[in-house]
Amino acid sequence: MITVSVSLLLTAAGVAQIAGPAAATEAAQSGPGPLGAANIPITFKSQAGWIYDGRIEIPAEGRRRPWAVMLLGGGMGTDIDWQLPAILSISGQATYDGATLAKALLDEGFVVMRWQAIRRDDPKYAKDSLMMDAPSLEQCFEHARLALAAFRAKKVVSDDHIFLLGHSLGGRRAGMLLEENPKLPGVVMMAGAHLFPSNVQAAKQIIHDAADEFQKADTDGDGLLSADEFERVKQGMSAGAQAVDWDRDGRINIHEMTIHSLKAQPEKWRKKDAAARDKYGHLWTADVIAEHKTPTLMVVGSLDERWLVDLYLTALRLEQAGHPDFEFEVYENLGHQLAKEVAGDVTHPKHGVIADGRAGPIEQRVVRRMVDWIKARAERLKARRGSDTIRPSGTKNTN
Ligand SMILES: [Ca+2]
Ligand SMILES: [Ca+2]
Repeated sequence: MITVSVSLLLTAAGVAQIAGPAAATEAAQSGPGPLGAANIPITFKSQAGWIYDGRIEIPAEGRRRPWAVMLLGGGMGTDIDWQLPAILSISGQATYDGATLAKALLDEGFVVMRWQAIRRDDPKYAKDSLMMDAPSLEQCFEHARLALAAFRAKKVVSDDHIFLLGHSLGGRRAGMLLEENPKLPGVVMMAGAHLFPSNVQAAKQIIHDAADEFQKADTDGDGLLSADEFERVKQGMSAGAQAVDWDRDGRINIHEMTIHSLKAQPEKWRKKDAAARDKYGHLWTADVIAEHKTPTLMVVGSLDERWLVDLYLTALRLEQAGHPDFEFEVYENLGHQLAKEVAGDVTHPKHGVIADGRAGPIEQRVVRRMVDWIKARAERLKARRGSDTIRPSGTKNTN
């Protein structure tokens, strides 16, 4: 997994946060701007007096659904487009993953809400587009709460017609919002971070060993374990139980096998002294989703070693809680941004070596998967709740 060492990007306590503010080629590249057929600006002010700006983007009239998606970027703050600076992207072009997601959602008729998580008139950002006044984690929670309140205040969709889509620590913030708003209809965890407490090294060892076992057992080398091949693995495992065939294809893939291994050895990865709440008083996201049975999609890249641990364990937690509607998907050879990665030092004229690789943009098939999942949930809920009427919004295009 690529790590980035610019100070602002390190504030996320080890989270590789490369979808940060603008490019290192000095002139900050501005994103594509408002994408809706109509756009409503929103603003909120934090306790510290910092002001944040965002926007609600409205799809074209003919395709508009009475559902919205709130996008929560990663790290301690991203720009509104989750901009991947040119210097950190594979193509050398700045990429705008948040805008890419917003556009795909708008095309399917969803109202989209996103915000600039770099405060208005941030003096550090004004001086250096790789830097920002980074809030604390607790302040990030406050901002997410204020952003949701500012969105709801505009009455564009019903209060509980808002799906959450969070990347990395944005996924953790989405979990906090779900704890406080259990009626929200669903969440997408895109490489969600800090979702579940564990002994990370022990979990990584189990994941590593599972990969070795898998290779040994896969005698025909097709990358999947047939029932016969899996029998051999089971003999060496204490649980002896049937592995969960998550994708129901009749065979066991490496991730199904890994979850099986984690399930068989909870004493190794479980944190004995883990409290039910984190030091900010929030429940762990995996527990919130397990309790409320919030429909959940988790997507993560196979190169994203650290957060694969949390996603595997969250999937296991939900399975064991009998959660009726969650999906978990690992994308091979993609990293934390759900994008391809290439290794190699990235040097910035002012900051020196700032990263050990480049990534992005986000893969279109992952975008498609997330949008289709949200669409299916919205349609299912519509069928269950009966006819949904679209509230008049009185919006005007501010493009
Ligand atoms: Ca095989
Ligand atoms: Ca399978």
